[in-house]
Amino acid sequence: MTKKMVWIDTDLSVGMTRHKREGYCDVDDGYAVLQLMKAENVEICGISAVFGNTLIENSYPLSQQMISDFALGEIPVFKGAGEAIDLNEVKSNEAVEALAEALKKQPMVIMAIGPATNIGLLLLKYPELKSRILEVVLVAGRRTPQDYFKIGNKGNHAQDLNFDLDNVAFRVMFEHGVPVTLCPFEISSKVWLKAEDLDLLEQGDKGNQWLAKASRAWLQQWLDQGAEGFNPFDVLASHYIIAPEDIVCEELNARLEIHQDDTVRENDKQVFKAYLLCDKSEGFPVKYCYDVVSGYHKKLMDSLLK
Ligand SMILES: [Ca+2]
Repeated sequence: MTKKMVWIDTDLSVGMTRHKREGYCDVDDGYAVLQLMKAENVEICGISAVFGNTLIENSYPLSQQMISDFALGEIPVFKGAGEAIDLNEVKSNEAVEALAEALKKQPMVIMAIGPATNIGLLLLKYPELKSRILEVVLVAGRRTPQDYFKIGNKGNHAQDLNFDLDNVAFRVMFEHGVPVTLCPFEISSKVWLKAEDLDLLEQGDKGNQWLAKASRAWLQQWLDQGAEGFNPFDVLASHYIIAPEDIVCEELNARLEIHQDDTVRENDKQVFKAYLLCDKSEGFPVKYCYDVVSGYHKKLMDSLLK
């Protein structure tokens, strides 16, 4: 079997408390990384950490810890960007340099499940390497500004966080013509992990046990919002890489548009932001993943529990 060569760029934050506000950070990167580690058809060439759900000072050591605790074999881990791209002062970092070296050796798929900052920096610094990127798989985008990312039934809207944190990185990717696949909220909102799934994971290996344990508080946050479970956003990107036949997608065009911010709830405040919109009108071509095949939940659990 020829293995897919994959680079992971992640804002891993599993089990961490949030920076500057109450509550716990997203756990979904942990599911995506674990799923790729367990996939026989994937070789993970390297991991770069990025800011996003948490600070780079957290996501980097957590990436190192996850690799040392659960990966079979050596996977190098690198510290990437701690903030969005500043076009006035484009700075490389350890992860961008390592990714450039890896791409010089072999073409790769990049699973970028945080802000796309490291990928944008790579393209600004080493545009000649763009043809070595087979595909970038990201978690972002929507069809219209009215496609809210609803969390539970209490009126809470989530941000399109990876895109919101670094609009420029996405523009850089599009303008360089890198093949982009998006696994947006539209697809992950169709996949639920519930308490009984965490119970099953707790009977699995130590990677499963760690993830299940660290996901309990995150699940509770969703239950408190009136949801029945949580959507493991990033795992749709990893699942697309290991088994694209389980993911339903279409060819669309993506563009950036300014609209009023749907996550700001005070009515008297007018806040606008960029949206990443995908449809059949003008824009940069993307593969847009929007549904899973029937029986998907079992396929996902099996891929994590093996
Ligand atoms: Ca993430």
